[in-house]
Amino acid sequence: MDHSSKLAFVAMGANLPFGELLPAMTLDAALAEISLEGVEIVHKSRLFATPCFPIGAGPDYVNAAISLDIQKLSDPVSLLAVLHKIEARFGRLREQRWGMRTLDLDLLAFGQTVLPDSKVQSEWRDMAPKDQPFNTPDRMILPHPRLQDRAFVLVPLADIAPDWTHPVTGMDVQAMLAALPQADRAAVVPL
Ligand code: A4P
Ligand code: MG
Repeated sequence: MDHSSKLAFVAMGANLPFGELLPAMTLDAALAEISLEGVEIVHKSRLFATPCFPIGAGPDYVNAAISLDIQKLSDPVSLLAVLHKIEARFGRLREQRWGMRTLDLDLLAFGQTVLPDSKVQSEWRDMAPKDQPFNTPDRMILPHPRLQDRAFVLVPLADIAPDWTHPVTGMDVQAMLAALPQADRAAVVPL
């Protein structure tokens, strides 16, 4: 039995303080809120300091990844709604795509679910970097379309799920990480 079919993976990020809370404190506080919502956290990665992407667009981030038990959850759309509610509690405003933020909770994967289907997931995944900033999905895409591109997502994910396999590409987390430039991986350092 593939254990990962019972797990969702969430990427956590912050690069602005929320009141007295520095980004690392916000991520810890968000973990507590997720548990309070009745969602069970199964694994937590270490916290990592990561350079802002795009470079120069703001302060460095703190990033982490967690896995959640999805056996009692109905569907990924309601899980993302819970995550958005928690982002809002920590002062998240959606002003600018890829903009600075007090808390970002992205749903990386929900078991082996592919949404809306492999063809559309692949179109979003293969989108040229120049087009990415101008295109925001208006529906849920799973796995998250930028997952395989980002060391700030994959290094924390490798901490908790190195063998998780992408349901469309068939690549596991270690293989996705190995495909990134060494400089990208090296720039993600444990706090
Ligand atoms: N959406 C569709 N599928 C998903 C999914 N699987 N997970 C929709 C989350 N959201 C999904 O997301 C934009 C739209 O995508 C929403 O309507 C959502 O329903 P958003 O969270 O509102 O906006 P965003 O966070 O600005 O966009 P996105 O695509 O989540 O941004 P990214 O790609 O996460 O970039 N640098 C470092 N070092 N570390 C970071 O964590 N994060 C970003 C944000 C930029 N630079 C960073 C980091
Ligand atoms: Mg987001």
